[in-house]
Amino acid sequence: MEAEITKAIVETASEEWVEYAESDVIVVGAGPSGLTAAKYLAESGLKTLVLERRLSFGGGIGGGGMLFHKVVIEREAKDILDDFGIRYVEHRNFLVADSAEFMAKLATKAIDAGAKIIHGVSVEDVIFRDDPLGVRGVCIQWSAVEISGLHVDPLFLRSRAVVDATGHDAEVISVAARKMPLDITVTGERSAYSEVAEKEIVEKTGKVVKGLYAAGMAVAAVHNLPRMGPIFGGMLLSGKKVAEIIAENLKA
Ligand code: 48H
Repeated sequence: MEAEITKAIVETASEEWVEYAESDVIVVGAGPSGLTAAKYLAESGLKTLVLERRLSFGGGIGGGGMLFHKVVIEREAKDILDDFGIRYVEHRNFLVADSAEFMAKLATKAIDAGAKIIHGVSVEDVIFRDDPLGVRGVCIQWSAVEISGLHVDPLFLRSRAVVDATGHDAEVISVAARKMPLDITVTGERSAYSEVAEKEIVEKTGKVVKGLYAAGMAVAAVHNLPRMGPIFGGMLLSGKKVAEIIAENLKA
């Protein structure tokens, strides 16, 4: 029986690694912007793979605001909450949701829409081509290997688009800016200025270079925008917007 358990896991997982060696879109990070993007990308018929370094969903959601188990969302993002079936209460100008329900339903709906999420995998680099200059996929490593510090070469996954939804450090765009011939400096985010941050993150969400897109806090890191604290409307709207832009671009 034990051998059969091993075969069941290794054979089915390997089949999927082969299947996802090429995707339409790779979303890096299963935080709020990445999961929102994944749901709408999958719904638009694109083969969507989400890679998440940790063994959990939700990125910065789980801690709520300073470990109080609530997150705040603006009314502008109410339709997205409704699409995901996330419940909320009204509190003056804001909607307030439980952090556990918020992250669980973002993940569930992304998976139900057809996105494949794989945990414990870190994106350490991108694949690029010139003529035209652009990103064509990612280099991946088991997070456990990354944490161990062992020198192990990565594997490659090709895709037509990569979304950097890695949060505050914009890890994918940072490595591309360092190692590709791009004219980008990732300066990082600025101090808190919530109303400006929420608006500008959505406005600046989109393509960085052919094949590489920014969503969520990665947008703030790339465009030197302020942070906003535990308010998540901008993350949801940014995830939805990047999905719409990619769906449009990949159709063309
Ligand atoms: C694989 C990776 C890699 C990698 C990171 O931080 P997140 O929650 O990101 P967003 O942008 O969707 O949401 C940001 C929000 O949570 C937040 O922090 C806010 C609103 N802060 C405001 C403020 O003022 O502080 O999720 C990113 C996810 C995490 O789960 C990481 O583990 C994962 O990406 N990740 N996965 N390969 N190289 N880097």
